[in-house]
Amino acid sequence: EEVQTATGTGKGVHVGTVTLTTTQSGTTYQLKDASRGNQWTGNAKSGNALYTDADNNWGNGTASDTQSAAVDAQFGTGATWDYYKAKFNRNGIKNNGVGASNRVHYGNAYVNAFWQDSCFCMTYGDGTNNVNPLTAIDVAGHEMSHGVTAATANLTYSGESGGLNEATSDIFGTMVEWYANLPSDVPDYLIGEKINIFGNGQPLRYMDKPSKDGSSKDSWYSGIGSIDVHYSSGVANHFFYLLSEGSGAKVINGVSYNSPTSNGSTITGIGRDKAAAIWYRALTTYFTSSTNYKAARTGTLNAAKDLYGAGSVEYNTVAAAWSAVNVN
Ligand code: ASN
Ligand code: ZN
Ligand code: CA
Repeated sequence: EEVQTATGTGKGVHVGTVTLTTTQSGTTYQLKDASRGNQWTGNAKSGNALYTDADNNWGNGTASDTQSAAVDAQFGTGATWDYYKAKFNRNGIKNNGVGASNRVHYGNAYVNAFWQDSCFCMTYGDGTNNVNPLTAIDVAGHEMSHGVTAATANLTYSGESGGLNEATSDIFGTMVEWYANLPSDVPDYLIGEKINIFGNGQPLRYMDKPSKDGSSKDSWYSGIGSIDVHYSSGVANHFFYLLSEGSGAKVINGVSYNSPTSNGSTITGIGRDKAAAIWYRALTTYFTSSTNYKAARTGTLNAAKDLYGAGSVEYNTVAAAWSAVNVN
C-alpha cells in the first residue's frame, strides 16, 4: 500500500473544528501525524488501537461519537508539539523528534488524565457520566509538559519541587492554550475550565489568585512542602501570572482577574511570552530534581539575566513577582 501524509478535518468535544495532519494508507486514513514525530491516537476501549477512518473527516463534536475525544487528543498533542517547537526549537517532549501517543476513553467515568514516561503516552478518561472527556487543550499541554519536566529538570514530585513540577505543567498547559488560540476555547489563566470536573462549570485552578479554588496557596510559607503538589503549585502559578500580567484587577478575553501581592507591592507584567521564556530557560538550565522555591527564585533570575540582562525590567520584575508571593 502507498502510505502518505494527508490533511483531514475534525470536530472535537473541546477544540471545535480543526485541521489534522493524518496518514493515508491505501484507501484508509489513520490518526497519525508524520509531520510531528508520528504522534498518534488510539482507543483504550479497543486495546489502544490506532483510530482509522474512511473519509478523513473525524468526529462530530459530541462525546458520544468515539472519534470526537480522539480529535481533541490528537490536536492537543500537535499544539503542544508546535508550541515547544515554535518558541524554544524543542523537537518533541524529549527533544529527540519522537512523537507521543494518546489513549482516549480510558476506564469508566474516569475523571483524570495522566502522562506516563514508560509508554511515552497520554491517557484520558471520559469524565463524569462519560460525557466530559478530559481532553481540553490546557489539560493536554499540562500532562505532556510533565514529560518535558521529566526529560529536563526532573523535579521530584513531592515537597516544594513537586509544587514547582505541577506549576510547570499549569504554566505550559496555559501557554499551549494561548498558542492554539481556539475560538471554542478562548485562552485564559484558568486550568481545566472546559472539563467541568466539579459539575458546576468552575475551573480546577486559578493562576491570578490560586486560593480561589479553596485549597491552593497564593504565597510561600514554611511548611508549604507538606501539602498536595496541586496546591503548593499555587505559589509559582501566582508568580507566573504576576510576572505576565501584573497585580490588581484586569479583564482579559472577557474573564475577570484580580491578582493580589502578599507584600502590598504593585507589579506591571512583562507579558506571558517573556515570562514563559524565563521559566523554560530556568527549567532546562538551572532547575534540578531538588529545586525548592528559594532556588526557583535564583534560577529564574539567572534565566532572566541570560535572556534580558542583569539590570533589565524583565530581571527586576522576576525579583518583584517572587517577593510578591513571599519567596525572598
Ligand atoms: N492529572 C494529574 C496531574 O497531572 C495526574 C496526577 O495526579 N499526576 O497532576
Ligand atoms: Zn500534573
Ligand atoms: Ca485554560
